[in-house]
Amino acid sequence: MTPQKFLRRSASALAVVAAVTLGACGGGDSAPTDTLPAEIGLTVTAVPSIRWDAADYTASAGDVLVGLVNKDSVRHTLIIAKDGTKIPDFKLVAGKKGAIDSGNITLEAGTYQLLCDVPGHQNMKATLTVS
Ligand SMILES: [Cu+2]
Repeated sequence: MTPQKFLRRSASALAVVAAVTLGACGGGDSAPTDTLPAEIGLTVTAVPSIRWDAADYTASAGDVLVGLVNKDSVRHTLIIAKDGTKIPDFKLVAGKKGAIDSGNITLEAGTYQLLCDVPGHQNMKATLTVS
């Protein structure tokens, strides 16, 4: 699914969640981040400042629906690499705080690296163990 399609489909849901959230906390920047598809197999969250929310993640081998959530204030991407080589044709992009993206990837059992390829974000490295 392309980010564009995902955003269009999620627009109405986002509006509802935003309204509820705004009511609960009195406004401010409270973009929803919990609207990823229910079948998500791996969620990776970017948090301030310029880091992932964990050092180690796990997923089940096979087709994995991966979600990227951005709770930081700058743009982040999610790249998956194995043995230092980026897996081609897979990249999630969450351009600003509150943005989410998701996409499918087929992963065999093994150890992978989760990376962000935005310049200056080399510290965004985590380990993904697929079993
Ligand atoms: Cu980043």
